[in-house]
Amino acid sequence: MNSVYDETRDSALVVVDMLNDFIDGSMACANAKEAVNRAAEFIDSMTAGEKAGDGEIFGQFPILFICDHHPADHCSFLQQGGQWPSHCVVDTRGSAIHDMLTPYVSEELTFYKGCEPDNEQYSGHEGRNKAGQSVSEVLDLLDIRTVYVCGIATEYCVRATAEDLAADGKKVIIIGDALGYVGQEGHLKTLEEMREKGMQII
Ligand code: VGL
Ligand code: ZN
Repeated sequence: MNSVYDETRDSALVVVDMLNDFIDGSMACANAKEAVNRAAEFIDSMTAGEKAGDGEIFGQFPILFICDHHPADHCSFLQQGGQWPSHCVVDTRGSAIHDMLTPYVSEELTFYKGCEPDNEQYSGHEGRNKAGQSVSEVLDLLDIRTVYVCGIATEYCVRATAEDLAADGKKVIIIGDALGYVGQEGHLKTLEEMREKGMQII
């Protein structure tokens, strides 16, 4: 239909954990707000500025959302002997995707992870949508070969998701300024390691 379609039909965007708790909540990460702004700009550039209601564009440049989605007694929480403050608890504001990105969310392209109390899941690849499909299943159904990745946090869920996508044979392109992180040193080290593994950082 237009040039956007030709440039993007083999590619998709995976947005990792751009959820309120990682942006301004219990686990607010460095650069998270800037990362959300940058992700929204990137989406606009890939979709020629079309927004919700235009419908068709989402089929041309699929945008997948990974969501950390924990029960209140998840094993990763400090109260359960885990490493993190309580975060992204089901049915709380903290578990919701940032408002700026909700126009791009669809149920079939939203994948939930960490949903069981005793299972920590950093990788979006372990997530499932409401129909029970995995990210790799859906990417294969859509014939996606190149995956752009943005999100939070670089050192944890972004890294794990990107590595699994690469292992799956996808070309992985990390949007460097659309990342939030726990610490800058770890963020930069992780970027370097991802580069060494053959991922492109833009
Ligand atoms: C994450 C720690 C715990 C992440 C999720 O999204 O990187 N980190 N749960
Ligand atoms: Zn978590």
